[in-house]
Amino acid sequence: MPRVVADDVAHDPSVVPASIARQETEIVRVDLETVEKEALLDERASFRFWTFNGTVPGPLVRVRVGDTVEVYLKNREDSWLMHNVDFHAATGPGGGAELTSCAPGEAKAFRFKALNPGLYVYHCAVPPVAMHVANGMYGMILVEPESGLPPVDREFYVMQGEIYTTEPFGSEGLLNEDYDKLLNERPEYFVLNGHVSALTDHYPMKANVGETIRIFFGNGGPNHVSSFHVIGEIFDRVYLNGSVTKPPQTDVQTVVVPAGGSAIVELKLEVPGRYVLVDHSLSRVERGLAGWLDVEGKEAPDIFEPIAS
Ligand SMILES: [Cu+2]
Repeated sequence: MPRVVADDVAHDPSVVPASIARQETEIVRVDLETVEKEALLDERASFRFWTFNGTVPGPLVRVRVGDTVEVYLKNREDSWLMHNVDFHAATGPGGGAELTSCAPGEAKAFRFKALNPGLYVYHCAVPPVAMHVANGMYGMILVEPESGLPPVDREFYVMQGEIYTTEPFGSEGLLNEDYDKLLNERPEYFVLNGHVSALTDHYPMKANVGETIRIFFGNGGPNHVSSFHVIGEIFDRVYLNGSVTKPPQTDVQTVVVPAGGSAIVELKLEVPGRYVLVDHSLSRVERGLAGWLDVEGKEAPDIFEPIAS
């Protein structure tokens, strides 16, 4: 029998910090704890994840351009390995990686000024970096522009990742990380928010007809480019590469998101039903990658309806 694992790393995609209303800059404290834990990979298997704050992705940090971000990193006592954090939003060597390298039980801190607005990835950068990232050590920080982002009805936080196990996809039990497959860029699993079915059975996204939603989408990688797509919907606006200083592209079907990169997409929801988030490199759906956006509300037959054949 597969063994039952209670622990879970999935980050609830609806947990997003509120938008920033203030006009003045501030010092923002960010506490990150690196936690290694065995947790659910799918209903049959578990995996020893490495995380920021116990979730994959780690928390979404939200600041304003010009803010000073103070990052306090603690590596939990029971960790097996050294960890740190590289903020892509930081200007300075390693994005803070050297300054935050902590052995188990250690704590370190650094500060950076958020000079450039946009949606940025952060990740552990202890060698082999690809292994720390693949095992779950990534998240994002949104640096809002001075005027903020336009208001929407709901925001979601979704990140893609790859998991490299010795055992083939769908195996049972505690699976082992595989260094050769990592170097050959051959993951067994592709996931959204940590594990298979994290954004389907576990945390489906919910919204209503008439609402406009925004998805902060990031690609932890560590290796594969994502072709992010929502089946049955069209992105009304896309902030390509997470860049918010130019007007967004409009009316986009699929958006390319590089490893270590991001995109912000906005969708107005007109027709109720289930919409599926995928990487349109669709073989990855067979390796675990999918998310549900469940939209409730009145049918819109003027937009979508069956007709007699
Ligand atoms: Cu690490």
